[in-house]
Order: sequence, then structure tokens, then C-alpha cells
Amino acid sequence: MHNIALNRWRDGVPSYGAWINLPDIHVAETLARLGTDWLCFDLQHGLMDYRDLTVLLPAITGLQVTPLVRVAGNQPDQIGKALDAGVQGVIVPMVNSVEDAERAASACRYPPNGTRSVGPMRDAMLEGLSYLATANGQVACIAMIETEQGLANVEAIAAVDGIDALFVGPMDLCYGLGLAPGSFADPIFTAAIERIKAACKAAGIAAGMFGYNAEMAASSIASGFQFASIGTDISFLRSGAQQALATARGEELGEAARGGY
Ligand code: 3PY
Ligand code: MG
Repeated sequence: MHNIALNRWRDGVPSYGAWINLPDIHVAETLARLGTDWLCFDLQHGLMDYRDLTVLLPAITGLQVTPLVRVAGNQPDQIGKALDAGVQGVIVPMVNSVEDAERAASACRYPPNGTRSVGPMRDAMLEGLSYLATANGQVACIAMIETEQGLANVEAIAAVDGIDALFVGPMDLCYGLGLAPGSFADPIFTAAIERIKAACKAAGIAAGMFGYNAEMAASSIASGFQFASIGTDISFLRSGAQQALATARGEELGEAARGGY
């Protein structure tokens, strides 16, 4: 197994990904063929469930894109099952402590590095048992920092063995810091972001940002993040349709057309 996105991070090369909330095979295939480095299927907030994942993943197998899943929570059984379905990394929401980070990292690795149970359904179908030899080094475990407690413990979380990257959930982090959602220019928020990036740098792991649009992704990478999402399938659909309607009517495009969920 070769994880394109993880190896980009390890080589210090920025990578861009798209977020998939819709349980639609055509959407997944279309986005996978556009050249993003990774796609994240969202089982936390997206409109899909595990069964959908098993249908969507085969549509992008063999393409030059790393499939990731955001699991609904930090549950070892859910993490193992997502990896068995053929994703190459998990994004774990609301990682608040060293214990949370250790739990997530352990669920991603086979013994002796962790406690993942053996049953690599699609992984073994694609790669045979050689998957077992490479998985520990190639599966990405990505911890989301998006609460006040997570930020308070960020240096220790980043240092946990088996955590490959931290990923900022900016909207939840605003709430966690007592800010209105979307206060991304507030000095309290920007200081938190600097602290998260510094923690990643000190631990030698990658820092990622959930970008709500292309501008947010670009500015995140320019400011030192290694990876960022450029938007979600629904936001691409909405903004494309808004743009088309505005152009057809000869109107200016409003602020609302810039990303979102
Ligand atoms: C956040 O902004 O908190 C996210 O997790 C994005 O989905
Ligand atoms: Mg969040």
C-alpha cells in the first residue's frame, strides 16, 4: 500500500483534498478524477453511512487519489471497519487529550504498534496479505483539533506516537474558543492556529486545515499548513449553480456563493 497524501506530507509537499458529503457514486468519481491529492468521505456530518462507503470506494479505486474517512467518533471498531473498507486514513473528530489520541492511533495499527483487529476486507482483496506488512506505516491517523481542551493539550497530542497529522476543524474551534462561528480573522483564533502549526512542527507531523473554500485552502497552505480541503461536493454544486444563474441573469455574485457546507 502506498498512501499518496501521507507521503506528500512526509516529503513536505502541500496537498489539497475535497470533502464528500453526498452518498453518490458519480460525485465521488467526478471529484476523484479532477486531480485532488485526497478525498475525505464524511461519516460524521455527511449524508452517508458505512454501506454507502462500500459502494463509493470501489468507484475511485486505482485512481491517483488517497481515500480518507472522517469517522463519526473516536470508536476503535468504527475506525477499523473504515480501514477494512479500503480507506488509507482516518480523520478523527474532537481529539481532546493524549488518551483520545492514543485511542485513535492504536485503532489504526496492527500489533505490536496498536490494537487493530485483522480483517482487511477490501484491502486484502486489492493487495493480498502483503497489506498487513505495509499498513502500519502507510495508514494515516489524523486527529482533529477543534475544542478548547484539544488546543490546551495540542503539543502533547501532536507528540503521540502514531499520530501522523493534526487537522483543524475551524468552525468547532471558534465555538470552543468562545467566538462566533466564522471568526477566522479574530486574534484569538489566529493565535490558536499558530499554536497548532507550531505543535505539528515540533512533533514532525503534518498540519491540515478544513478549508471552507479555495481561498481559505490557499491561504492556509501559504501560511504553513501542509494540507487543506478546498470545499465540499455540496458547496461546489451550490457555488457553480449560483455562478451560472448570476451570469445568465447578468448579476453580480454575492458573498454567499463562497463555499460553506
Ligand atoms: C469544523 O469546522 O469544525 C469541521 O469539523 C468541519 O466540518
Ligand atoms: Mg468539527
